[in-house]
Amino acid sequence: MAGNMIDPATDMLGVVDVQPTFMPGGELPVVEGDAVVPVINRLLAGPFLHAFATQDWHPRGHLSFASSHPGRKPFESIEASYGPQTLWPDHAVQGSANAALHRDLDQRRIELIVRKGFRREIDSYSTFLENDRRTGTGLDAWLKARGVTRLFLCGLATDFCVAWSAENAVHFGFTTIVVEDACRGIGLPLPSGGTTMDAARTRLEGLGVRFVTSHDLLA
Ligand code: VGL
Ligand code: ZN
Repeated sequence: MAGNMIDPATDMLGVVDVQPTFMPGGELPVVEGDAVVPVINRLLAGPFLHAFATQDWHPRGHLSFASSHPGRKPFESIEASYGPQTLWPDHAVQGSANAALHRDLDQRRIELIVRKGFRREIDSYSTFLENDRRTGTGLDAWLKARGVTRLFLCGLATDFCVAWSAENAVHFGFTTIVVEDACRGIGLPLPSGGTTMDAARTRLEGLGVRFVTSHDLLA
């Protein structure tokens, strides 16, 4: 897929959770999380004229914080009203410095910022539907109003917010492509063996999501 295959009228880049809270030195660091910034900046300066960003944005005491559940530790799972929910260290706290979009991210072509996870009792990995799989963010209607048919996703973390967003993008009818080297993942071990990285990849490929590299798009 070469760069001239991008049609800026109907293709949009979605930049997921590029926030210092998910980078080395942050509260929920993803290994090499900061490495996505220059790659995403090249995409934003090149083939894509239009982009949106998402921002994980939790109130203090959020249900997804292990600290909200006495005796529970980060990366354990609890049963929320809507099903299993992984617990995390406190992260992406509304208004905190590390919850801002990364200062080096080129925001010139970012036309919408979707904040998510702001309801205390519902987490939201996906930028379309919260983790109850019912509460919408309105993004699908915005993309459709903008004439977008194909969505390219990048950012953090591959196996959570990028993967859940990609899955919902397919559900809402978008052709969905993940730009692999513009993502980094968490990789939690699964009881069934393997990690959340392997599981996400298998699930997304099964849904018809394609994986490309930034080189494919910039060539
Ligand atoms: C994320 C876990 C908790 C993500 C956000 O951005 O992938 N992961 N909150
Ligand atoms: Zn979060």
